[in-house]
Amino acid sequence: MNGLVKYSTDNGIAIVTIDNPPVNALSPGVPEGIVECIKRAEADSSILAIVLIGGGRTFIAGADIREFGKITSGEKTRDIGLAPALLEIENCSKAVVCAIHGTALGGGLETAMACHYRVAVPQAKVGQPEVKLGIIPGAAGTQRLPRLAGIPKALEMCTVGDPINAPDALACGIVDRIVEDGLLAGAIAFAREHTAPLKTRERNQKLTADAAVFAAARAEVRKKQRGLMAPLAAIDAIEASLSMGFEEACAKEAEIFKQCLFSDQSKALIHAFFGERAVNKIPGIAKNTPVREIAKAAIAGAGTMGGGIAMAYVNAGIPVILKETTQDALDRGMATIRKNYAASVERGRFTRQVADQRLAMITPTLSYDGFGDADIAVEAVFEGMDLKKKVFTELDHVTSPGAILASNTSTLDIDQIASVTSQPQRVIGTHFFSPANVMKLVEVVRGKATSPEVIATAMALARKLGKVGVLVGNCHGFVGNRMVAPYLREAQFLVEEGASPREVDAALYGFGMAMGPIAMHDLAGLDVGWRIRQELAREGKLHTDLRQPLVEDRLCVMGRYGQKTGAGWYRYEAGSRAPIPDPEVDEIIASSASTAGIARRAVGAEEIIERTTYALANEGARILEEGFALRAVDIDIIYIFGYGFPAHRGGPMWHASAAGLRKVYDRVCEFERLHGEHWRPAPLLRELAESGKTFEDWDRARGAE
Ligand code: ZOZ
Ligand code: NAD
Repeated sequence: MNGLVKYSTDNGIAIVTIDNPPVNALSPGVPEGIVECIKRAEADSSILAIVLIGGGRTFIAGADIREFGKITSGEKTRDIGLAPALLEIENCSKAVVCAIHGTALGGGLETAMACHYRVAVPQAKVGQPEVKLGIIPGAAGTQRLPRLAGIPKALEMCTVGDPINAPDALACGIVDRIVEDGLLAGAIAFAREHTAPLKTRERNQKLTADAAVFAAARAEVRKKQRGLMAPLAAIDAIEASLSMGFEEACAKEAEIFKQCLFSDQSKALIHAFFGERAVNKIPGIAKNTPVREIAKAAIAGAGTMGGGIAMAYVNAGIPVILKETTQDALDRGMATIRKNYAASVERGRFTRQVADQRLAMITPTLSYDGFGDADIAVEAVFEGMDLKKKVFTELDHVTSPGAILASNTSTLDIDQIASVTSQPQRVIGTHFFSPANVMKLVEVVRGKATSPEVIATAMALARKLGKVGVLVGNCHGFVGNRMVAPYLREAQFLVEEGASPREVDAALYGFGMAMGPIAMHDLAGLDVGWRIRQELAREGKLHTDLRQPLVEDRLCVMGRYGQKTGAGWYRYEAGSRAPIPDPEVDEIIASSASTAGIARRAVGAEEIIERTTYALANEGARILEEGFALRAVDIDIIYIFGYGFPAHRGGPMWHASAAGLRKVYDRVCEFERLHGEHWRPAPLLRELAESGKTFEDWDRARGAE
């Protein structure tokens, strides 16, 4: 028909195939094409029933998300016209059977629900993930889903947004039959059995529910999806199904949908959605760059990171050899891994059998035996250049020449590490975040000699491990930790100037961060930075002319390293991670400030948020102009997946752009006047602010989508 939707017949059954790769999104022309085909089938007296199916790897994955930006920017005024198209399908006088494989998501599930029947392969998934984009179903999903699956299920699916698998969809009434062999044949067979009479139209069914169900859903959202508007909006739309008829409730849904679509949260979440995919596109590395298969890994170091990384590999089905220097360290490392797996079994995440299988895939060792046939050797030993060089010299000898050598260093120069090897082109950083088996971010650090094939393999490997890999350049702290330094610095300065640690954390938690910076400092350990500062001081490299935080070193001297010692900025009860404000720390803060002549004052939440998040953006801008991150969106993804920055604020760079770079730049200049040289504005920030541009404009000018 129109190229995006194809029409064929099979002995009295019309087959309507959506052909809009890669994911059959409802781009302009798709809803129209479906309607055209349905009408053609309806008009043909030889047709008994219709099958609607997706070509390629999936049924419809939803609305074409790129269209949303065109609507909100005013480039397009018309919506995607899905709701009227769905009514045409539902009103068809012949049975329409939807055949689902891959995913039927968002507008895809809405399309499926407008059909009269649904069959699916067992591996198919269906869902209403719109909330993850800051919107709600906008084509009657909030009305048809409760009628098919019941209000509690619809509330869960529309607020959480996770898809459910086909057997669950069958159990709750979304799917009518699971088709084991041959989806199209199964759907045609189903259609022949269900040509007429049609089921009564779902949309006329009356719904009832207890008000308590909605109150509980709202309470759950407020607790688990802190700060998000769309899940609450989805509940409002579903609730409308009780008091209104189908059409009126659909109009209400459309109104709420539009409000959500134009919200800042939705724009930020859509930025994050595309950003997560954009980070895989690396200028200069062709899509068809050969990627090496990683079938076996060897890891040196079974400490905090080595153990977590080993779990990440075996969780993805890649067996691991785990090497330590002493039996004690090896036993400790394996005991931690066993304990972590036991905890997962206890929490019901997987069975004991699965945990045992995974454990069996880790071979503990004290020698390099077995490293010779590993496809990647990962170094996760103590942080120290001499040791790293020693280990890489050894890895260079014991591994096969085709293996990748990856360091987990958080601060050290990858080029220096690579310099001791015979093939620096196979050396790369894969910087995991703690706990490595849980945190989704991996900074893939490119050295100056790292080959495109090794980079492409590391990026593909990150995906295979279920992580988000972001390519970064080789500078101190790479991207994430380099930016954390000014963020933590400002958090501490704010405390010295009068905010309590709790006030700083509360402001940023309220902003949406997974945890506040002071609590994060306690979690990461204050001693790490203390040791680095002592080292820098010994080497005469500490910038003593610049204002330095006053309190952290005093806490370290007292042995208050953070959670691991039961006390840091806060104190902790044994076995608890809950931070408790400590008057002793308040006294240290007050006396440090007084000695340094810092006037204490009331510090509000707005200043706390601006000082910390603009410090991130200013450093991020410097990183961009120095070329250590490919795009601003890469920095956003690093912060969302590695540092708990709220996705609904789009990441630090997006957040600054949304606030207006002119405003951010002016504040940064003001902070420089008030607080000194730390705040010198990044030239890129000034340039963008003065030309009225955003970081996204900057990305676009560099060919990013
Ligand atoms: O891509 C995965 C996925 O989860 N996609 C998003 C699914 C989703 O969120 N659907 C809901 C959309 S919102 C909606 O549907 C609301 C609605 O109808 C409202 C209607 C009313 C309108 C009124 C207007 C006023 C998926 C699970 C599908 C596949 O995962 P994979 O890992 O296999 O593949 P990806 O993620 O790498 O994707 C492949 C390429 O496809 C692009 N893409 C995916 N979903 C898209 C989409 N592009 C546009 N729209 C979508 N829905 C994705 O960006 C990637 O592109 P490239 O260029 O990076 O290859
Ligand atoms: P850790 O002290 O917990 O573990 C290091 C382990 O390496 C120790 O068990 C030690 O016995 C072992 N080791 C030392 N020399 C070895 C050798 N020659 N062969 C095999 N094992 C050896 O340290 P960690 O926190 O796991 O850090 C490891 C690396 O990861 C460091 O480079 C660190 O900077 C980096 N990193 C740490 C974190 C974190 O939060 N802990 C986060 C990201 C990156």
